[in-house]
Amino acid sequence: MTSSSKEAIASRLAEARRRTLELIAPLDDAQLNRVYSPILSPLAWDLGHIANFEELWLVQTVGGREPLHGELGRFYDAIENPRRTRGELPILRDAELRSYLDEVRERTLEVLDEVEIGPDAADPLLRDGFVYEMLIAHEQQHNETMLQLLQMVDGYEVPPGMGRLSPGQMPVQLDRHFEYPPVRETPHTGGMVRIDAGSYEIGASAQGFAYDNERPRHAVELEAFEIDRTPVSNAAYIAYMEDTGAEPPMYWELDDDAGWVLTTGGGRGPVDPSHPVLHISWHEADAFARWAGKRLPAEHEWEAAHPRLDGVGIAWEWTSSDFLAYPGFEAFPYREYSEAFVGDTYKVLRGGSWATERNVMRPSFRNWDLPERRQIFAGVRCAKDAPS
Ligand code: AVJ
Ligand code: FE
Repeated sequence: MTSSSKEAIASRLAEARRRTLELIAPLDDAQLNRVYSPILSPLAWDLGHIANFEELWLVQTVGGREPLHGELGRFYDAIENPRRTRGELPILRDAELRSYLDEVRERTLEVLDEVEIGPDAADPLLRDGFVYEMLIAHEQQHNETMLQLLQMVDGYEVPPGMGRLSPGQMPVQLDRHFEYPPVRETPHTGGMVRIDAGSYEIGASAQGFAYDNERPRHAVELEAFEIDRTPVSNAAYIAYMEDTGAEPPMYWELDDDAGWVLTTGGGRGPVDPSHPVLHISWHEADAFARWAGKRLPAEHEWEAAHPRLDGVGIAWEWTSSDFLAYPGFEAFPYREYSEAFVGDTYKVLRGGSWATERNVMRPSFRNWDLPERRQIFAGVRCAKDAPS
């Protein structure tokens, strides 16, 4: 690989870091260290984990260097340290944390200078720069987790240009790096698109960057089904709440004068009836779909339908699917990225949200979370079997 593509990697690493630091720029050290919720890490943990993951892969593994802080890495292991314990760990804080981020990055760039990252690289970690793509995506994915917490910080405003769904505002830059094909005219019934029965190729091909859980690409037989062209709106969700007495989504409050208002740390504002509903759990998504006489789409259905869908990339979309390994799955580059979560505990979400960096959105991307979680930026799009 030429030095200019190394330069491209270096500048993308720098851009991801610039965004991370921009997210936390308005906060002081006390806010970085504060535990806002037992289901989310303090921001200082995310920051140290971002740097430690970089050190582990790009400095220690690829560069053969010793870690800067000995055994510190074990406190940043996401599996060893559940989120509710992270506020108490002897992790780096304040000025030490900031210099760790910088020192690791300095070493990363030294190592990048030395390595061979072309298509013929012997090490699969380095081939086509896999490990660098993984690191960039990792930091961007943690930015979304940090945004989940930042919703809870009093007075916090999402930096402009980062995509936002603050009270009363549509998210901006929704089509940044958006690689979904343009929507074409499709036959549809009501607000639903029909997808014919047949065999569909699911998952990421062997070329290009993708996570292990998206591979191998394989054919799946689907029955004919219909899927909503757009995500479920706040208006539809309010109708459902009024009909059934269901709880409102997280961050909603009923105001005597203003009706439903969104109340995140950044402020209060009316719920926009035309926006996709956000901050509902899998259970709530599933109950809504049944109330509407529909069901959740299976993740393969979602992927087969994706070129025909509108409004992807505002709210993650819950699917009916458990996070299972594809036939022939092989863990790469480490068991804990995906394999440790495989089973019937986690549900798959597809698409992306306003808080998802477009670089990590692709049709084969599989997000997963616990079915009761509501702090994630998740909504719902319904499906149903097609009449035969
Ligand atoms: C894909 C969002 C479920 O947060 O556990 C971050 C992403 N993996 N660091 C997670 C991830 C390792 C992952 N999710
Ligand atoms: Fe991580």
